[in-house]
This record gives sequence, structure tokens and C-alpha cells, in this order.
Amino acid sequence: MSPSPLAQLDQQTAELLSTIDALTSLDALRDVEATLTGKRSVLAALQKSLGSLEPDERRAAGAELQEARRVVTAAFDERRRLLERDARLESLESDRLDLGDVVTPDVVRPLAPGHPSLVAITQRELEDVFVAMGFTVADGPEVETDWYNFEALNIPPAHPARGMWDTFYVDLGEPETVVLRTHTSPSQIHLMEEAVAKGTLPIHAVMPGRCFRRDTPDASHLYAFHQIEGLVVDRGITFGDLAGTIETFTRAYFGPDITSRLRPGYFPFTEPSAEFEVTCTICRGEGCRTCSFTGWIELGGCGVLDPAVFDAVGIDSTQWSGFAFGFGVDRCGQMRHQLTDMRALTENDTRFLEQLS
Ligand code: FA5
Repeated sequence: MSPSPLAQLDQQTAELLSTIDALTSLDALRDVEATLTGKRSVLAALQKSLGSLEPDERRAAGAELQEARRVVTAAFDERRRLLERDARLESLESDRLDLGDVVTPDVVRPLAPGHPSLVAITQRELEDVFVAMGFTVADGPEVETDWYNFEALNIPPAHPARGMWDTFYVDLGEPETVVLRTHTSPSQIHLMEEAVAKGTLPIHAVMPGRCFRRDTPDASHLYAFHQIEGLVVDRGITFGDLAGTIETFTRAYFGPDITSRLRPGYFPFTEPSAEFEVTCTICRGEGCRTCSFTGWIELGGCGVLDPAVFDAVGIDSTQWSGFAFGFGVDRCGQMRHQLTDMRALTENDTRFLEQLS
């Protein structure tokens, strides 16, 4: 009888188990997998050799070999499980962040307190200048009917001057046309109506607030911006009073180096009307991108109140006269702080904001 092909099985199994035991990495384990438990293994070769045995012997040897394969495969799987666990622990350890490394005193310092935005600061400074000149401060709604934003200001429907203000319309399901106010001038109307109703003329007031236009944002335009409106209604008011007020304001707010100029302009609610400009504080009049290379920045419009506006609110224009102005708060802040681009006011860049604290 020929020697059984499984004569060395115990020893071969023991060798396989000790090879498995000696594996120390998953890479090594993958490299030898085929020779330990796969098609190229000793046990697979033995399996093939059983074909030469008698059926009875083959059955017995087959069972023996199967048991050896179970033991070797179980040892192999267990080794793989342990190596995988070790690899996982190792990667957790290397990824672990030591809090002592990342929490520096800088990070845990108390949060700096907030502070008003440049626009709020500017608005307050402008109010202070005008209060010192004898004006009171009032406000008006940001959402207006067409009548307040346009018609009462002598801008009837379809009037070409409406093109001066690219308007956001609000659909409240009301029969009246409702808009986000395009300027603070409708607050003139509210104030005059109130003064007429209460019999409190004359008026010397400024009305700061937010306005909205479908303007494309650029270095000197935002679509939500701020204006401060001025309104004087009294007896014997002339264009000279307006010019003097503008000049006094310019010197008080920007300092003696900055000059103002009034250029003829057009607004339907004032006659005569003017554009109010100041020397560009960024280039000091030399010309730059911010002032479109003119050396001047337009701050706003102004003029003597048109009698048609007095008629709309029921003020007798033979007894009373007045002037109004409206200029950009954001633009005043931009010029005062020499900001080349107004969009910095809305971008929440902390490097910019921290300079204001
Ligand atoms: C007006 O809005 C008139 N209501 C001003 C006025 C009041 C005239 C009273 C006469 C009497 P204007 O459209 O030119 O005018 O705007 C006035 C100022 O608001 C501008 O000069 C500018 O400083 C500011 N402004 C206008 N549009 C923007 C914008 N999109 N972004 C930032 N500032 C703006």
C-alpha cells in the first residue's frame, strides 16, 4: 500500500499555523493568503492528490483534510481580524487631536464685543451735525404707496422722471401700487402732512433711512442704501439758505479741506434744483476710479420746494417756501473714510470691520 498523501498533515498544518501566527501586517497577510488558504496552498495540493486513493480511503482522508482546512482558515481569519483592529487603532491614534495642541489662549480669548456698522456711525454723525445746526430728526416708512414715493412729489404716473429711480414694486394684493421707497423724499410729504394736520409749521428736519433701487452694485452704488433727507419749510426761504446750509454742513462734516459745489440739476419736486458734489476724498480732486476720474463725488440732490408739492399737502405756497435736500449716507461714509469701494460696507469682511471697532 502506498503511503497516505496525508502522512505529514499534522506537521504541515502546524507549519501553516505558525506562519499565520508570525504575520505582523495586513499587507503581509494579503501577500501570502493564496499560499496559506487559497488555490496555491499545500492543503489545495493535498486535496488534488486524494484522487488517487480508493473511495473509502478518500472519504476518510477528505474528512481529515477538511478539518485541517477549517483550522487553518479559522486561524487565518482570526489573524486578519486582529491585524485589522490594530491598524484601526493605529490610525485613530495618529488622527487624534491633542486639545493642548489646538486650544491656544488666542482661540479661547473672550469674543470681542460688536460695534455699530460704518453706515450706522455715519448716520449718527450726520444727525449730530444737523442737530447742531438746529434741525430735528424724524423718520418715515420704507414701504410706500406710489402716491408718497412719486405722485405727491410731482411725479405723475408715466412721467419720464420715474426713469430716474429703478423701482422695486411690492405686491401686497392692494389696489394701490406699493413700492420699496427709492429715496427718502416721501418722508417730506409725511412730515408736511403731519405739520399741516397739527398746525406745527415751520419745519426744520432731517429724515435718515434706508432706500432701495434696482441699481447694479458697483464702487459707488448698492441696491439697498441710505439717504438723509433735509426739509425746511418756513417763511421767506430762498436758494441762498439752501446753499449756505449745504456749505455749512460740508465744512462741519468733512473739514475745511473739502469743498462743495452745486451744479444745475433736475428733480420734479424742486425748482430750481441742483446736484450737490464734494471733492473726492480718495484722490483729493485728481481723478480716480471711485469718482469716475472727475475729481468730484455726487453726494445728493437739492432744491427749492416746487409749489406743486405744497399743493399736494395743502400748504399755501404764497405764505410758505422751503428747500429740501437728500444725499447718500453710505456715500458720505465712503468719502469720509476714503473707501474706494462702497460694496465693502455689505461684504462682512472681518479685516475691514475690525478697523471700525
Ligand atoms: C434723490 O434721490 C432725490 N430724492 C434727492 C433730492 C432730495 C433732490 C430733495 C431734491 C430734493 P438721487 O437719485 O440723485 O436723488 O440720489 C441722491 C443720492 O443718493 C445720490 O447722490 C447718492 O449719494 C445716493 N444714492 C443714490 N442711489 C444710490 C445707490 N444705488 N447706492 C448708494 N447711494 C445711492
